[in-house]
Amino acid sequence: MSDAIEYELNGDVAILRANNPPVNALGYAVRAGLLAGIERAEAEAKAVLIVGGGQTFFAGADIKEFGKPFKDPSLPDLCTRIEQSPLLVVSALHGTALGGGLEVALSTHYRIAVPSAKVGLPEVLLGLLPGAGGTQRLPRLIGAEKAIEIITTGRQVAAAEALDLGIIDEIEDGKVEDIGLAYAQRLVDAGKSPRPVGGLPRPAAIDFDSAYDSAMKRGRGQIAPATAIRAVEAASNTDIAEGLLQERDMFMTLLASPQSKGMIHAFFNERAVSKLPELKGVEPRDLKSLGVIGGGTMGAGITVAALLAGYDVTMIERDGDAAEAGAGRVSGILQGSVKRGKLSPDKYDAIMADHFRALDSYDALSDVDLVIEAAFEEMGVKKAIFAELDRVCKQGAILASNTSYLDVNEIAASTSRPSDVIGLHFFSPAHVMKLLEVVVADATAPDVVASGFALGKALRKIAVRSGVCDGFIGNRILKTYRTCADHMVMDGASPFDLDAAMTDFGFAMGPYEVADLAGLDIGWATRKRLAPTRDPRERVATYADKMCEGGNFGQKTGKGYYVYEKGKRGGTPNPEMMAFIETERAELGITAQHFTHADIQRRYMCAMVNEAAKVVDEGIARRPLDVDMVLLFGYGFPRHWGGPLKWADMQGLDGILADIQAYAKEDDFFWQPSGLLERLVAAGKTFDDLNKGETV
Ligand code: T1G
Repeated sequence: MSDAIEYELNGDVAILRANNPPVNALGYAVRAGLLAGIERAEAEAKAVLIVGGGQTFFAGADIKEFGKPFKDPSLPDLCTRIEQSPLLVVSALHGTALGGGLEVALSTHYRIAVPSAKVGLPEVLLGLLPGAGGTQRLPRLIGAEKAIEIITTGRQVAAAEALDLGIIDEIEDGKVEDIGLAYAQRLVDAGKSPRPVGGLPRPAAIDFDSAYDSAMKRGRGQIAPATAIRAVEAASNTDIAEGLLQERDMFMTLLASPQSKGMIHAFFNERAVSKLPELKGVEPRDLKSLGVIGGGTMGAGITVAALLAGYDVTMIERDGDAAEAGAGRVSGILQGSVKRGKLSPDKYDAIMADHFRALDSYDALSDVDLVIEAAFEEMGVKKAIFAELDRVCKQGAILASNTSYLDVNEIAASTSRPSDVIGLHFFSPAHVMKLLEVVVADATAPDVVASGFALGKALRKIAVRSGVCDGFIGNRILKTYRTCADHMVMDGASPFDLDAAMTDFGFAMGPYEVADLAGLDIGWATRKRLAPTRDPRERVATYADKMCEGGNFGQKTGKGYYVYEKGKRGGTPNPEMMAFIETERAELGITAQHFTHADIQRRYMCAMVNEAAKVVDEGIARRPLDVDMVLLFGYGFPRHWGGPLKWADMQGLDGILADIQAYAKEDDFFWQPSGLLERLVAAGKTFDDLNKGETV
């Protein structure tokens, strides 16, 4: 018996207890241990109880084993072996019985759970489908429609709902092993016999084709959810043995797909990105009370995120009216959570009464542990605020700026305590967006950096370390691929082609829909800010300036690249913008050329990858995975590609470099190949090699 599965005979029942922390992943040792346990039990017990030791039942197959040679027993075979055991096999669930974990439970004959348990088949979130019988056994238990809903969303189902659906048989409070053992003994005493789910009738057929089509539409290019529907269809059309074979084929096809590699890359790196080797053993400062400067959209969002995470927050505005308005925004957002049932009215009252205040005097910040400045994006304003914070805040307080672009070193140098200054760049809406760029200035102390990451974790953010440069990681790369889009528009593509091509690629919105949503005035202000220092060789599109000069800033004014009608979702292409574009082409003597969707996607992605490689090469981002997580969680990059640098690896870096070198023949100012990309290609290495610590 392997240590991964502990064996204990208790009366008539053989207990197989998983011991593979932290989540009892079904790696080889666990699978082998279960098989050996079943065989041993069949020689000496009347029933088997499968239960998880530690915090959870099996949370799925061991994802770390994917891509490595499979070792028998395979999970599908093990599940079939458990199901066909002559003994009564019971599973007792706690924590999260997910993926292969639920599939093991479905292969047992009876299932009991503690009230807090959750079950699910989240394989589609890894670009896969349940590959150990989940698509065959779950629909036999709960019907094809409900099974498809659970499998294609990958959502976790609470025990109560699982009982209602018939996924589990009983819920009982108590220690999971105790309730499991009692339940198994009760079934033995009642003379119950094995009850294989696989032996249940096939699920009734549904309209699988339209379910498939709408899954493809919803997937925006993701193939796993739709493929899973074909697997459930097999459960309806064939017997269990054939269904399991078809499921396996589809699983292996998805496992070999780039999408699955992209989503598994995202799974592990959204967890790894906030773990910095240099912060090992560095204790963060104690953070209980926060200050937020500014009650606008960003200030209010940051305040709400902090309040919901249990911090006390003091918001400071320039005067009483502005403070009241800021408080109104905070209350409005929280009331929205109450309406959606995400926050209880009592909790709302407690937060507003005991944990939040909005004032107009900096002196109120004399005792807070950390202040986040979220005021107007202008250096003079920032420096004035930090001078005030330097005057009133206690020694040891952390002074943070939510600036999106400005030089955090310059802000820090304007105080007497630059080592306590850091950038904490949130994304709008700050109480929703997962990304937090932790911008480390030259003088920032290690425990201040550690505190930034601790705050990120407490706010349930994906915190990514960034060095200081114009736009940090995300906005710097955004500026480049947005400029590339503008160049394609100047050369013949329409903004609407760009949006269509990039939504085909998997983005929820194209670059011009995003520009209209964010407000065209932001880009306009940036172009004006950079104009005095701009290199004359840089091609800059001015058609959007003309739209802005007319007071049209996108959605918020009803017109931008698109025209927006009140009460209608989305906009229709704005012919005025096309007129500005054609005028500009004529003025520049440009003959419009045709761009296919593939051309657009390739150039756009090459621009993104090239700038991202420079960001890594300069050490602004420590690892390529940092860039991938920034684009995934802050810029809507399609998760099924894993991020731009994972995508690049899967495309082949030599081809990307060759394309960039070809584009440079048209514009060698914009297309300057990254030195890192050239070195990786020369060494035959990938960005993933750099993630693993290799260098070039
Ligand atoms: N395999 C390997 N490692 C895993 C793992 C897994 N299935 N699940 C978690 N870990 C690691 C994780 O990387 C982290 O490591 C640590 O455990 C704690 O995780 C045939 C093929 C269970 C809800 O998709 O959703 O079964 O960072 O930080 O917040 O059909 O982990 O410490 O080094 O996330 O408490 C299907 C994936 C697999 C579930 C716990 N199962 N896991 O959340 O902790 S595919 C899943 C989760 C499959 C079969 C198919 C969550 C969690 P490290 P954590 P948590």
